[in-house]
Amino acid sequence: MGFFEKLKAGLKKTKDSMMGKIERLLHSFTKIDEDLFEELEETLITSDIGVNTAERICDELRSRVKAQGITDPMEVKDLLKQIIAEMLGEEVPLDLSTTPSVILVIGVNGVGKTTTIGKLSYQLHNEGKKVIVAAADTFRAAAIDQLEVWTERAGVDIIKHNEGSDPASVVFDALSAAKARKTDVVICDTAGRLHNKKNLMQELQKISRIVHQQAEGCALEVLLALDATTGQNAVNQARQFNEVADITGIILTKLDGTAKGGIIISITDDLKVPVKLVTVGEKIDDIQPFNTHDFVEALFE
Ligand SMILES: Nc1nc2c(ncn2[C@@H]2O[C@H](COP(=O)(O)OP(=O)(O)O)[C@@H](O)[C@H]2O)c(=O)[nH]1
Ligand SMILES: [Mg+2]
Repeated sequence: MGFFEKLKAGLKKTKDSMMGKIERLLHSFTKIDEDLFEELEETLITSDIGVNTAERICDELRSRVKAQGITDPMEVKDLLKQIIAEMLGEEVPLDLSTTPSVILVIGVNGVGKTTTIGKLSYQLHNEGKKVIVAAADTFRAAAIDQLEVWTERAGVDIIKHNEGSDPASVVFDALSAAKARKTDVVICDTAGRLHNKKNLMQELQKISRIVHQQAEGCALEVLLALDATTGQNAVNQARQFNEVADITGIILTKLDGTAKGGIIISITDDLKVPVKLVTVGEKIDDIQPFNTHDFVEALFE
């Protein structure tokens, strides 16, 4: 299966649920009136597009319907597609412009950080880049073992310390190794303990300090991983993390197992942080850079 087919298959649940509801709604109207907009707004909200975003989409729809003199409810679907595509905006690729570049992956437990790092390092390795992964989730030994299995699969190096050691010192060692080995990308796994914001903030600041000391002027991506199956809860997590970290991009995981993929629209609209990667399964190549056009096509066609 090609990338697009995989994304399409991954988004099938979201498409069937969200677009199914929208199409049934549009079919049930013979003309465009205020009731249609109101029901559409409700439908968007029940499709895990947050209240504010749903409202913005419908306001925009109203004004375009008016401006373009559209009267057929079925034409609303195309307008909706345009508006959503514009909201998602141009894709922003990962900044890997320096050697090394550093990627910190943050997010709560179970969202798919370690798995995504495995997939991403495999992809970068296949592009001919030299990758080191830092096992800076030192909270549980099993987390380090899991990452090691992935790096073996991906064919990339890992820097690890013992369970319970200081995450920042793992990052320090990974950056020293990166300099010695002329590594292109250093990807750091972290433990996401959101229940203690102060600790999380301190830990992230300490890691960023080490990164800037050890790799001055390097491109640093702070990617927040969010589990799409958790719907609006993922949006809340994004808001909380955004308060403590300078997030440069979102990784949206598990799009294959969810009818709630619509949250990608609220996340982009709400946080103004671009979605940079999406994952659509548990296999090593189930990862893609986010592509607005493909995403919207997969959802609407
Ligand atoms: N279906 C599906 N499962 C995923 C995806 N990404 C991760 N997972 C699963 O989610 C679970 C938690 O992943 P893990 O990487 O350990 O999360 P972490 O705690 O954030 O490091 C594992 O069982 C993964 O296989 C995905 O894109 N699709
Ligand atoms: Mg993990």
